[in-house]
Amino acid sequence: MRTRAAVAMAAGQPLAVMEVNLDGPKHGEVLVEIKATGLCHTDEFTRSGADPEGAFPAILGHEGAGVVVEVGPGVTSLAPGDHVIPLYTPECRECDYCLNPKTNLCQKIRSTQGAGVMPDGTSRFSMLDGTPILHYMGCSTFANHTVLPEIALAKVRKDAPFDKICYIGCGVTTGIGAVINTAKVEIGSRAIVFGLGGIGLNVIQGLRLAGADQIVGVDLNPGKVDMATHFGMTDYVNPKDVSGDMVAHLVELTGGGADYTFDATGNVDVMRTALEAAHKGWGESIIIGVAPAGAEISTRPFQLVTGRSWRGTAFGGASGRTDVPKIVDWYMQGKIEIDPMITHKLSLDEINHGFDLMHQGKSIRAVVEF
Ligand code: NAD
Ligand code: AHE
Ligand code: ZN
Ligand code: ZN
Repeated sequence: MRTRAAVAMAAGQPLAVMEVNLDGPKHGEVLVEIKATGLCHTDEFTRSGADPEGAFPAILGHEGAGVVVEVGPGVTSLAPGDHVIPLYTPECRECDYCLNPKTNLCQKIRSTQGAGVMPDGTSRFSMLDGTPILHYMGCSTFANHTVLPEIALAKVRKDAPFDKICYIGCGVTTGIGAVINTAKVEIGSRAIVFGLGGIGLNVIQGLRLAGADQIVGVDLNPGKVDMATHFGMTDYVNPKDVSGDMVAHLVELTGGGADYTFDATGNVDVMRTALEAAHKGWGESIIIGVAPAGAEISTRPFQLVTGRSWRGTAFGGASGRTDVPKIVDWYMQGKIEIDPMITHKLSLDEINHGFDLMHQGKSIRAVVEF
């Protein structure tokens, strides 16, 4: 079939919206009509050329929601008409990782996914001249139709709006999951969240859900303050306004350091500040942000010797086929909020404007509706 997609032709170039060929689903695969997709900073990270795994041409996008159109041979858990959210972290329920409750990092298809192809080593997408186009994070939601492995789709209720629940495909689950699944934040905790964007705001929402007493937000852009306050931020720090040592300032503000700190910026210097602002003896710092190729974190080992822990999380530690339908329920029950964070709605033709808004710090989530 033919479908419309925004194609990343080369690193650093705007996406090119065009008709592409899409082959039907093979064994264990599913054809999905994407109804809506969010623009996450990770898409921009890859588009820009900062991703060491980035390969082109590719159809980016990993924060989508849609409807099953056709299932390939061997697919048993999904049928045409089902509503689904693509999962860049799949859940096969049989690999060593899926069988270990300590991780959500299913490895069943990680190597082919990272290479931009389906599990059989080939791509379903091509240009109209036949040139193959790579998949991205196993999802490629910047296309009106896409093909995914069955294990990379969460089946969700049919009454949930696509233009909101697409965000559960990454930002919402990553932020809330980092608090609940990864950090396992206790009631009464003090926390610091670095970066008040599409991920950081969901960390804040997760912290409120977990019953944190103090939720400090740190961001260079004061335009994020109102939204962060709405979601539960109790204190705001703009690093530009701190004249002395940032770590000392945060340690004082949190009465000795935070129980939990979260990096949602992807900046390795911020990651160091986050680690060092965690409380001596027990503070845990969780890295969510994705850093550019070649970037490395550093600190004095003494910071760890004296009881701080440095950890990381992907997709908020969530096992997608199990957890994502529950998070959709939470949204539908009003337990969590999504609507105010969808600040912009765009057509596919306007997708590059969505990345401009991200750079200008004007959007939380821009969502493309098909
Ligand atoms: P975003 O652009 O919406 O938000 C980033 C925020 O960080 C912005 O508000 C920006 O002003 C702020 N910021 C940037 N540099 C800063 C600095 N030096 N100090 C303080 N604040 C600073 O991006 P997002 O979609 O929220 O993504 C955030 C990060 O999380 C990205 O690196 C993204 O790739 C990563 N991410 C990781 C996962 C995961 O599973 N680990 C999932 C989704 C996104
Ligand atoms: N390709 C990058 C790493 C990118 C990365 O860490 N991705 C996160 C999800 S970000 C979603 O917005 C992730 O899931 N990581 C686990 C994994 O297996 O990729 C690089 O540095 O090579
Ligand atoms: Zn993402
Ligand atoms: Zn698995």
